[in-house]
Amino acid sequence: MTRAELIKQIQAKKTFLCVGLDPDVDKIPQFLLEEEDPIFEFNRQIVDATADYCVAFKPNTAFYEAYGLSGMTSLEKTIKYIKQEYPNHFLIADAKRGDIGNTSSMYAKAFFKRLHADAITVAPYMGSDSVKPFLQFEGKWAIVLGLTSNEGATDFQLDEGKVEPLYQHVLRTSSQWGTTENMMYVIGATKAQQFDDVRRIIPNHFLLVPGVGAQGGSLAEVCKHGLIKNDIGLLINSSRAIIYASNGEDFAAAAAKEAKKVADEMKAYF
Ligand code: OMP
Repeated sequence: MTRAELIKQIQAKKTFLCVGLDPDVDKIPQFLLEEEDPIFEFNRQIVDATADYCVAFKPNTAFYEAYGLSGMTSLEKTIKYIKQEYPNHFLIADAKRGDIGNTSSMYAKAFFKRLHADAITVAPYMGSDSVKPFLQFEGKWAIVLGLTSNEGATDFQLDEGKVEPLYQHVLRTSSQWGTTENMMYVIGATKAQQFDDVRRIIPNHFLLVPGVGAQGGSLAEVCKHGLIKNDIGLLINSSRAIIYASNGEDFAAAAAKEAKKVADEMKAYF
């Protein structure tokens, strides 16, 4: 999906919500465990219920890898279902990969060619040759970890270093490796006070912003400091607050209600 196509969806639906598909068999409604593929069935119903309120879905691969072969089958089925039923939704494989060049090429092949994801999250620690293989695919995106939402972001990313915090060095350097058409950055919603600095360095890149909902980040603060006029430039992810809004029979309806609540808040920015 191109940047123009993504912006078109955002403008048409007046939402920039990304629903995170992080299924945990201990948390999904227990009656689903009778299904042949409980994870896929859970995802299918969440996707159907929330698709109107979001422009992107983000399965985090850990929640599938944890169940071995059957988990990977659920992931593949979920992506295939979204691509078939909701072809205009942006599909992010949240896998946080990055390795020496030839290995990164195989990761890119796995997620772009085999699974048909539009984007993959990438850890930039190993440098340019670990990220560039993800930038070789027309219409596909690498979403580089810039400033993450977790507490440990202070260990390295926010370290002031010699000249500037490490995450700023990462943004400045890595933004030269690709373009605003094939690279985005993860910037955590819990780091709203850093968004002005982020936008100073990368004014035009799309940002994938996890951390609203369960992690307590503020949508209003992120929008105030991170929005790009007209293009929006943000994909705000929420996983647990939406998909586990209820674990009863009404779980899909409850997820739709939560997604709608966030989408309604987003309408103010159009
Ligand atoms: P909730 O906290 O349940 O909304 O989930 C957040 C999702 O975003 C999880 O899949 C995380 O792994 C992911 N995430 C973060 O929470 N923080 C980050 O800095 C980066 C990510 C990510 O890359 O998506």
